[in-house]
Amino acid sequence: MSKPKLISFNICPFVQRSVILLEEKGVDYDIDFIDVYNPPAWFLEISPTGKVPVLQVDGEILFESTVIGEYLEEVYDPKFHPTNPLIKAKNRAWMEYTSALYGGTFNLMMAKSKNSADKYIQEMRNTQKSLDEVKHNRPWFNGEEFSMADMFAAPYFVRVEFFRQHFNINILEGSANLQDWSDRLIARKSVKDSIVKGFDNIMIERMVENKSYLVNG
Ligand SMILES: N[C@@H](CCC(=O)N[C@@H](CS)C(=O)NCC(=O)O)C(=O)O
Repeated sequence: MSKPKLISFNICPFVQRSVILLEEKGVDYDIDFIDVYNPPAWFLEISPTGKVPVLQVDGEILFESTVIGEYLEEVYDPKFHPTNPLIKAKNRAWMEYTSALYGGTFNLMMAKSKNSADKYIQEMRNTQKSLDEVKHNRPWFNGEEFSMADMFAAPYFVRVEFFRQHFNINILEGSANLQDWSDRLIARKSVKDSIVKGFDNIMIERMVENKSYLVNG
């Protein structure tokens, strides 16, 4: 098997999922950064959707963060999915569920008015309610064992923390289970290592460029 190469965009939460998994498994991989909103021609040629992450391995192209995650889980040890098929399927369902929250963080970043910012915060709080319930007050999503479901939710909490630190917005208000989960995930080495250098500044620069309400008031 050739060394996998991940095509990334510096602030993409979906790419970050793949990076966390690669780091947790100690895989030797290459990473290439592109500006996904101004993509090079070679990327458009290899990517069917024009989206990152893309994983290049053995001359093949994989896309969609969940599919890339399942592939990496299958071919590299240690394994992180629970073995029980029903629990594994449930984990996959909730991994898909967290994908919806990433749209919320992007919308909030780019919101043009207080009204729309408030609306996006409320939408994320509504979505996160069921996640808070299913997570329970346990260390990780499945209890004591750290798993892919934890990794796939981590980029959400990195962004939640960004909004808390820079804009005093506490999206997790009222979600004690998620706050505890967030604290654990943000402290984890693979999650810290998955955040690109200068992440906060890059996020803020994007917001300035897009005349975001949060930076312009
Ligand atoms: N469902 C995809 C979502 C990937 C995605 O939306 N990536 C964004 C960057 S974070 C992207 O490439 N956007 C470019 C575009 O939509 O043209 C996945 O899970 O991999």
